[in-house]
Amino acid sequence: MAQTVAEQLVEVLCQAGVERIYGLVGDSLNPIADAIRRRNDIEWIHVHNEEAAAFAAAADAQLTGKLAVCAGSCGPGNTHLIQGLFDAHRTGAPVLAIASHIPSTQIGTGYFQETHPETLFAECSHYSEMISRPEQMPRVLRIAIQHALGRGGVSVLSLPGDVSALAATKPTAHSDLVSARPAVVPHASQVEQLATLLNQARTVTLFVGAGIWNARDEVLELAGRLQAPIGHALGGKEVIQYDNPYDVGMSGLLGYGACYQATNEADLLVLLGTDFPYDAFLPQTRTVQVDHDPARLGRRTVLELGVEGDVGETLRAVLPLVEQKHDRRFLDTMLRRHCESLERVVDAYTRKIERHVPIHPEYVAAVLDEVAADDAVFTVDTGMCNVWAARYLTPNGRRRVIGSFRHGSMANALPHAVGAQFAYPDRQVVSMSGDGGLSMLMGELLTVRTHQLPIKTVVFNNGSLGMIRLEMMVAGYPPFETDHGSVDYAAIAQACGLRGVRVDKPADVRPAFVEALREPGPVVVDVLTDPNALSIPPHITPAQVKGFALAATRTVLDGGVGRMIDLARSNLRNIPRP
Ligand SMILES: Cc1ncc(C[n+]2csc(CCOP(=O)(O)OP(=O)(O)O)c2C)c(N)n1
Repeated sequence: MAQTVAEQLVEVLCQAGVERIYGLVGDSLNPIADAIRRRNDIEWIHVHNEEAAAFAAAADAQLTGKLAVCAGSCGPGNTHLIQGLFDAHRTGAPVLAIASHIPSTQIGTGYFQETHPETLFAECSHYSEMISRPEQMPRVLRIAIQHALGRGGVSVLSLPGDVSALAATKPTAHSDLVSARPAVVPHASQVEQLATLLNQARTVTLFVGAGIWNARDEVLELAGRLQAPIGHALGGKEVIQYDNPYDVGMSGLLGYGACYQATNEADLLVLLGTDFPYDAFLPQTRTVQVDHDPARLGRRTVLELGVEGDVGETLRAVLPLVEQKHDRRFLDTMLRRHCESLERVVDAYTRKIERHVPIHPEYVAAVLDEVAADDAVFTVDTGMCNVWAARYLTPNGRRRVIGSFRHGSMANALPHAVGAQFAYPDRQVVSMSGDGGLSMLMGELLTVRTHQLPIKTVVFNNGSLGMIRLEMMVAGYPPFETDHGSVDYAAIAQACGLRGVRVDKPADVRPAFVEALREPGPVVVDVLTDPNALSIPPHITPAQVKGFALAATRTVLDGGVGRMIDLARSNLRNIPRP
């Protein structure tokens, strides 16, 4: 029997090393689903909402760097993909989405379930095309894969169900797909300019993002050469914060420590591999930026110099030209300020925390950090879980933290965990879920059950949309429609066939986590947490907030900082005595 377009598609995916497709079947997908059913080198991963399929693929691709695939049936089946595809695309995760389509002869007739996926997904993809004839295959599929892998992000193929059932006309053959991406080498003249600016500046601060993932050693070496504090955006935290004698914390609304001062008070700010979006936190002057993507240069702040280059390549080129600075006063002042600012909040955090009911969420995160494995993968819901992860998860170079840090979508943590666990079946995967986030894609507990994924879902159950509640209060609005009352997620987990544990006493947090992490199968730990964990200091009025928005927000978010204080203290001890 001749090969069908669907079979050809699956064959090419297997050639590209794809081991699974996350999705939910539907009639227009039948030829593809059936082609997968008949092979044993690729699996169909059944999820309960296509949005989760796209999030799972995003996490899988992000963690492995390999192509991940998701699929939805025609119309609503694929419109559900959009949230996770935006997340994947903005994160640069190589994801191919197969959006199956209504019968090709019905397109343009207002047919049942008709949408136009090739335009619908244009904004969240590098490449979005429709296959309307078998002759386009397998070439268009390979182009789509190449866009996702080569540019980092999403490609979408819209494929009418009737076309996928037709006989393939072109040989499948084998074509190489380039997956190893070359590093962008900066122009020599820019390297020289960078060296001149670094040498001329009296004081320098480095501010780094996820783009330094392969340049940690070089960044530390540059900081040592320049006596420069290193601050980071959330994306850079897992790479740079640990064992870093120059660490001054994080900037942004979730930030802590002396990062804001260090970035604003240096003679020269150097942005390395960061597209940190909050321009209000940047000094807007005296800035140089290094990024492999020239479109990012200068889009947050005016630049004295923008260098197009991979951070590692650029720093290796510039380091031989950078003179050793000997004046450590700026660095030491910032390290002291950093430690002081963390010390201030540690007190507030430790007081009576082990007896506080409802349980303080910071305590929950701190205990989780202590008991989780050294190579755990944490997935983090948008909302207050982002704050807890940023402050309490201690990076070490082996742990990974995945969130919807650029798209900022709720409900990402559990489906991200699904993708993470498929990518790494033997690693501990912990979903830090808000109760709002979990309830939004709660059906994915059934996905966990169906595939018996050993994910540990920790619900920060504060009975409210906590982040929004806080934002309303900061902006001077009374909380409105943010509280949804108490729900027993442990009981829901049990009804889904999972182990569910409810924790309402601080003393039970640690034993519950230790036991859940030891358990070989999935567990949901539902922890009743305090919705008022971050209380507003009474002296801040709405008028003050408007006038001093940054400072006030930072005060409000000045929670504890977990084990980071140990690093800050030890860095202070390392300051050489005169
Ligand atoms: C899909 C989506 N809807 C709405 C928002 C706006 N939003 C951001 S955080 C948040 C509240 C999250 O609540 P929950 O998951 O309970 O976490 P908490 O902040 O209480 O820890 C909302 C509504 C969003 N980011 N994404």
